[in-house]
Parts: sequence; structure tokens; C-alpha cells
Amino acid sequence: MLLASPLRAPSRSVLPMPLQLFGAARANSKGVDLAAERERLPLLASLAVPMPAAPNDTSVAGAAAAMDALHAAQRGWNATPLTERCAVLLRAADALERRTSEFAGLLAQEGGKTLGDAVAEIREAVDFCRYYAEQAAARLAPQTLPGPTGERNELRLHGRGVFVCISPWNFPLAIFAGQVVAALVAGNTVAAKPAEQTPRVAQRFVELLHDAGLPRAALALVCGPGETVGATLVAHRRRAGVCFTGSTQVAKAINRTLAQSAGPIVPLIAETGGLNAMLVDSSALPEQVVDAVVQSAFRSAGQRCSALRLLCLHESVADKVLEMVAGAMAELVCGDPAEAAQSWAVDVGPVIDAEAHAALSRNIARLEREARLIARTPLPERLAGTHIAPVAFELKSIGEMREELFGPVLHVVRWRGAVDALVDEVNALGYGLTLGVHTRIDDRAMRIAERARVGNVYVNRNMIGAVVGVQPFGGEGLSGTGPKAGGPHYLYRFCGEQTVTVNTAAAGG
Ligand code: TXE
Repeated sequence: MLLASPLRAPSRSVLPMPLQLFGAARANSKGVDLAAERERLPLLASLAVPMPAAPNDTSVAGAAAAMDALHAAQRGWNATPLTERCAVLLRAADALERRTSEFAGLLAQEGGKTLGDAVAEIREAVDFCRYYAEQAAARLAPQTLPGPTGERNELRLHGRGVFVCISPWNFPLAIFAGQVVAALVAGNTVAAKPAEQTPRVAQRFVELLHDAGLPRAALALVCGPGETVGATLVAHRRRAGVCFTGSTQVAKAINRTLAQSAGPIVPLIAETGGLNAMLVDSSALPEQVVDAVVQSAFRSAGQRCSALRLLCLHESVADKVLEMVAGAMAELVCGDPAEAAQSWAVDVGPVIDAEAHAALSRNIARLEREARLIARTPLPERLAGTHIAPVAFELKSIGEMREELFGPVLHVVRWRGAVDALVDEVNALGYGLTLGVHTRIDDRAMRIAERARVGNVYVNRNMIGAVVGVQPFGGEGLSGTGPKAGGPHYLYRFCGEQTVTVNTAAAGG
């Protein structure tokens, strides 16, 4: 059934502006040339392959046993030459690239990804493998530090021990892979816990790593509920670090578990959600703003931590921009998972599960009572149970923003007066992940960036790009701890450091 219709170029009515909707975009937020990918993947043949069985959940006792086994294996893996650890990642990257269509099918079926999003995500995972291999080779070898005559000082980096990597469902391949390979290449063994919703993608990637030469003992896939299985890994006395991506609430719960459990003090690398704003001033180009808004708020059905949640429009341009946003939202195509898996024309796929659907529906009903509805994308009746139609509401003030709604829901406010005061209001929300700025006034964007307490600022473009090595990604405040994934400082957090000082004047020194 999935192969019933070949991929087709998106056909659309004439848009009210030169807007590029997702399927029609030439390059997407991950820097992937979608037109080239369309050529390369004319038919996703392996989508016809049935979904593999999901791995069984690990018991709590099994999770604890896995930690002990990983601890026993760590010394051996850490002693594996750095060049070989890097080579595993490079072989994995090549294999993943070759298996793009298979993984795209899995991502579409298990994670509800549109084809464009799935291909971009695979590319990101490939990039993580190659980038961390390259970074490890360049940064993790021992260094000699300057010191007094008669002494040699060496700085050595090593794996810390067993790293617990806990990932969310919204990038079930890229985030899972990025965490795991970073921890591994640094010399740690890894307990990898994927989200409950997406264990198959994780399992396939783990198999791929083993096929690429990773010893079985270096990595354990541990599936199951976060509150029990995940918490067991975090609380285990053998954990030497935790790398977590997910919600702010769970990051705080993990912090509490770490503080209350026996065992060493260990680092927590947390990447969490955001209440991401886009600031548009009176000089901004409306066409550019609208393209950026639609991409940033509704791509991946808004299920991205970087997604635009709060659009702040200067009152002089607000009516015009909102009219155009409404026009663009009317053009978005919501498609079912099967269509999404085979067609470049689907812009908005389903939300992840019934629970997410119910929570978003409740919040939208609240906004319908409390705020002004600006626009809603038409949703075919047959998709009503699985999809949330992209929707935009106008609020009276930023203070009405609540917690992150992880779906295609856009809040809009109008502003006037000093832009610094607006930035302060956005800072006061406490999150600090992404910020968009649209202005043609010289230096204004840089001043805003300086004042804003966020990890990633995007000027005069959409705000969901996080190309590995190009826009290292991660926030501060309620949005996470840093260092940034896909950046030059990331691997260091997975490493222990040791200095060795040798008295070279001593006999035999
Ligand atoms: O997160 P959850 P979800 C954020 C995004 C959103 C969230 C969505 O903004 O807030 O992720 O993902 C496990 N002890 N980002 O719903 O519920 C759980 O089983 C240990 C940010 O999956 O927090 C799952 O594996 N583990 C981002 C994982 O935590 C526990 C990029 C995440 O679950 C646990 C992408 C516990 N007590 C999404 N409870 C960024 N900033 O980069 C749950 N888990």
C-alpha cells in the first residue's frame, strides 16, 4: 500500500507571496538539499518492509544488571585506541547513509515523521557520527602542557565510566545517536534508554553500531518507562554521568534522583524544552517573516524543542503579517502517516500519540476561551483523531504564556516601545533555547542577541536550524545545561581529565 503512488512533486495553488512550504523548500533546516534527496530516493522501496517487532522492556533488575556489566566492560573499551573508536563511528555513518530509505521508513512509521523530516533526521545522525569522530581525533588525544624545566606535564582525557543516555521520541534517531556516539567515542560504555514511543529506531541504530565494530559489551539498549527503568539507571551507583534530552520537568526529576542516590557526584548534561520567541520589528520584511513563522512553528507538527511558540509582532506590521500567516497556514497540507512516509508533499504529520493529542486538544480548548483565534489549517475529518491542525492565537501579553505546548500551536502578541524591554520580558519566561529576530535596522539584531539569555539566535530566517558543527545546539536556564550538541566543546563533558606530572630530572625520568 505504501508504494501505491510514486513520489510526486508538490502541486499547490498559487501562494499569496513567494513562500516556500516545507515539501517545496529547496533546503530544509538541517541543511539538507531536499531536491537532491528527492532525486536520490525516487522510491522508498524498503517502506514496504513491515515494521520490526519492538524490543522488550527491560526489567528494573535487568537495568541494574546492565549497569554492572557496562561498568565491568568500560576499562577495556576505554583502552581501545582512539583511532579505532573513531573508526567505528565513521563506519556507522557510512552504513546509516547507505540505509537511508530503510531508516526513513522506520521514522515515518514509528515516529510519524514526514518524508522530508525523516531524511533530514538521518542526515543529522550521520553528521553527528562523523563530527564527533573528527572532534575526538582532534581533541581527545593526550597533550603536553608547558611547565618548568625538569618536569613534564601531560593532560589526559578518558571516559568517565558508564554514561546513562536518555532520549526523547521527537528525534528518535538523531538525538539518540548523537548522545550515544559522543559518550562512546570519549571512552565510556553506555546505557541507552530511548523514549517508550520509539524503541525500534533505537534498536536498529544499536544493531548498526555493533555491525560497524562496536563491541557488544560497550553499549546496552535499555527500554522501558522513564519513571522506573530510566530512574534505575540514573540512581545506580555505577553511573558516571547522565546525558538527558527531554522535558524540563524530567530533567529536574533526574537532578533530584542524582542528588538523593548513593554513588559519586556526576555531571548531568540536560537539553530540554523552550518557550521560543521571534521578535519582529517595524522594518522587517513581511514575506521573510511569514516563511520563517510557518516553518518554525508548524514543521514536524511543532514537535521540536526549537519550534517557535511566541511570535512578537511590532504593532505597525502585525495586521499585515497575521493576514499573510493565515494565508500560508491555509496552504499547509496535513497528511496521514502512510502518505507522510511516501510523499514529499505532506507538510504536517500526526502528533506522537493519543496522550499528546489529548493534552494539546485540552490546551487549545482553553486558548479558544481565553485568546483570539487568528487562523487554523484545514484538517481532513479522517485525521482528526491523530493530528492537531496548526493553529495560531493572539494573547494580550507575554505574561499569559504558560508552559511549553509541544505541538503546532502558535501564540502571538503585539508590541510597541523599546525592544530591550521586550527582550527582558522574553528572558523573564525563564527558558533560553532559541530566539528569532527579524529586522533590517543595523546592529539591532546583534544588540538583541547580546541581551537575550538564549542558546541559539536566528536572524532574518527560520529558527529551527541546528546543523551539526554549524549551529551547535542547546540552551540555558530552564532549557538546559549546555554544552551544545554538535559543537566543539561537547565531547569534553563526557570525559574525565587527569594530569600526570613527571619529574624528568629524577633517575630514569
Ligand atoms: O520528554 P520526556 P518527551 C524536549 C521537548 C519536550 C520533550 C519531548 O522540548 O519538552 O523533549 O520529549 C525518560 N528518570 N526536547 O516527551 O517525557 C523518558 O522515558 C529518568 C528538548 O520524550 O521528558 C524518555 O526516554 N528518565 C530538546 C525521556 O526521559 C525518565 C530536543 C524523555 O521523556 C524519567 C528534543 C525519570 N524520572 C526534545 N521520566 C533539546 N533542547 O535539544 C521520563 N524519563
